[in-house]
Amino acid sequence: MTDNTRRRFLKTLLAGGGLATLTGCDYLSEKTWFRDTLAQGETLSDVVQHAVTPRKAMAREYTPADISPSFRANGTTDPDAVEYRMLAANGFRDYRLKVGGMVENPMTLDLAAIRALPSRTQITRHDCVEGWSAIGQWTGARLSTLVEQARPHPDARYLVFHCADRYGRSHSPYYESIDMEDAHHPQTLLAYELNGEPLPIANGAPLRLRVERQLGYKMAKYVMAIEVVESFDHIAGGKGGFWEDRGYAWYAGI
Ligand SMILES: Nc1nc2c(c(=O)[nH]1)N[C@H]1C(S)=C(S)[C@@H](COP(=O)(O)O)O[C@H]1N2
Ligand SMILES: [Mo]
Repeated sequence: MTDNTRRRFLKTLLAGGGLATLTGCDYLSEKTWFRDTLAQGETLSDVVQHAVTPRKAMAREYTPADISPSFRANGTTDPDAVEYRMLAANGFRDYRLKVGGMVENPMTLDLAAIRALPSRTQITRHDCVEGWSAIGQWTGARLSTLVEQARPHPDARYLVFHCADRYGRSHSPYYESIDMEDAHHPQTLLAYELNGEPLPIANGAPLRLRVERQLGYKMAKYVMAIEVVESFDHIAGGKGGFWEDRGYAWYAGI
């Protein structure tokens, strides 16, 4: 579909009731993200899902009895980059998270500083597109606090997470991105503990993203840097993530 057909189709859809009663007639068209996502070529189903999913709603949380006996690891489970191996060998004492890009206050934080940020513990279900799920308890820093401390530029729209690993035979760096709305969601964490223990290397040590309303591939492991951007067009394949560059949806809502 061309952007024009897409727009016309959506207009018809909105005029026909359904979405319109959910969102208010001209709510969508007033939203700049909506016009921009269409312009960026997000598929219609992405846009509709984005529109009807209450983005501020909480993901379901579970009880300790629901925790999976073992939390499966997937994708990279042991990054072989020399810099990462050196950090791991030293128990991540020399690890530093960089927060930069379109911010007034770029930051470099060690793990003690990250652990000192307001934290949250949550038991959630992780769903991988490959067809498996696992329930785990995550503890981490609330991303919202960190973002506010960095003071993003008013035009900033996304956070890009740069990871330590290159995935599989592609040898391309793993990366991911989320928007400001997800960055401010109370369940969005930079997690450093899984099931009450320090995050294992297999699951992303020392720091991995949890963005609980979305699928597993959004949850960047081995996060080394967070870059605040207005657009991710210029990064790698331009689609906002390693798997997005290979055809997966940018907004992977569950
Ligand atoms: N850096 C990095 N992050 C990643 C991946 C990866 O290969 N590298 N795989 C993703 C996928 S597809 C899933 S399902 C989850 C797996 O997380 P887990 O290993 O804790 O199960 O991490 C996601 N984040
Ligand atoms: Mo996955």
